[in-house]
Amino acid sequence: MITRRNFLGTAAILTGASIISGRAQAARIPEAVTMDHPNMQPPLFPSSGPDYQPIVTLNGWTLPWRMNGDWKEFHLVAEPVVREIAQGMKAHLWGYNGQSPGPTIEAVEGDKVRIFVTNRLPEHTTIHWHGMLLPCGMDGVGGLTQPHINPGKTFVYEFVLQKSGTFMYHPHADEMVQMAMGMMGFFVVHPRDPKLHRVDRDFVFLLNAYDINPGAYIPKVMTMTDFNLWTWNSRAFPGIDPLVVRKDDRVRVRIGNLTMTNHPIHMHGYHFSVTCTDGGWVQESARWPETSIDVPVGAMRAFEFTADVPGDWAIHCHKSHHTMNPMGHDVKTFIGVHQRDLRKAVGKLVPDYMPMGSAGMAEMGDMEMPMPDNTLPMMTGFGQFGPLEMGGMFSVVKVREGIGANDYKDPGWYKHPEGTVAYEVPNNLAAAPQRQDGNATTTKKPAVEVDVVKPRPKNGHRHH
Ligand SMILES: [Cu+2]
Repeated sequence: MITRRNFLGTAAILTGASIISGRAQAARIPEAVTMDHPNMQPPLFPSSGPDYQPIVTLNGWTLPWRMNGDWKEFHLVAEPVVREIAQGMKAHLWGYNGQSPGPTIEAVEGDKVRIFVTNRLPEHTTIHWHGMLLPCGMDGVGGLTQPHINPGKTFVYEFVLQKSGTFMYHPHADEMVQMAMGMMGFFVVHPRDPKLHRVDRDFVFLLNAYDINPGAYIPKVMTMTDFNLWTWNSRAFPGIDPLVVRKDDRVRVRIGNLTMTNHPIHMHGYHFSVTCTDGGWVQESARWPETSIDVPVGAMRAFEFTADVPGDWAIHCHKSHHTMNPMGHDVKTFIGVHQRDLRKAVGKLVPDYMPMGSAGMAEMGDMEMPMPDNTLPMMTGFGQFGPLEMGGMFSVVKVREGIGANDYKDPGWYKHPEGTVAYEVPNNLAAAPQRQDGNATTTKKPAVEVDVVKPRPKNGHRHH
């Protein structure tokens, strides 16, 4: 639900008649619209100006605006927020207008935009409009192009949208802290010609990452590499919305990366083409086919495909640690380790020690383990055939026949046509190779070595 609150008591709905220019006009601050939950909001269709297919922000929303003369006016409020990362875990972040990431700003090429930014944080901030072509003094670099916005103050940014494309916004003030706390959002500029780059569905999400100790609520802002929550729009699987698509729709997915590492985003079932970066549209002749698109740090990539094959198609970061939730880093690899010996040894030190994952870690996806409050399981989520053993940066593109245009409701699991699902046949094979009890060297070695190979000296010599 969008909730409206009067901001500083100055909310005013202007009628088109009151056209004053410049600073006098900007003195009337629009109301600040805020969002109080992380559900995907329906797209916001344009009520005036050129037509466009509005953006759908996964687990997010688009910021309403008002027209004031020929200026499109928005109001962002930088403030502490509570964001549900997935069911069972909330984080205390900083964001905009009630959520992290902030609302998506949508406008049209050629628009004059006036963006009010009010600071309700305990420290100063600014907003930088990443990728946007604008006058230098509107670029939002605290100290360099403007004074900082102190707590309790409101600044105004005014510029003309010179190019259509996909941009981002984030602070350029105490950046490490403020971005680690979740301050970021999308800024999408639609082409003035409604036929240009037209798609039927247009999804956006930001890649972000947090380091929050199990049981804690506040991200550790000094972390540089060892994040434990890999999120899309500050949500982790299974809390990430599916990308619901009607069969044969033309689909665009826009992805921005404001983490500190690259993310190869892989989509199953299709060959897509890369059509846009934060530097603009890729010419038709220069587009190339992909199944994974690496999104570099501080960059945006958009790809498009025609959704002609129904199904539940996985979409995820291909770094396997990024489809995991917390606990991942402290878990040792136990594949092939003989659990009884291990349990005996460790049990002397830790009486309730529970060994896990001797055949891999899949069994953990199925397991209900006691965990601290406000902590997500490392791998979780269920599909129609069992546990998915995923977390973090994972979702599903659900392509279906017979859903309405602009219907984004989760259609449930795909009903596979008969005879199209991988299936089991009886076999005469023995069970998977296992170690023998006792001294393994006295028994016949299995044909396949099941130990995980780790670097270690062999026969007293180190091989290089
Ligand atoms: Cu990743």
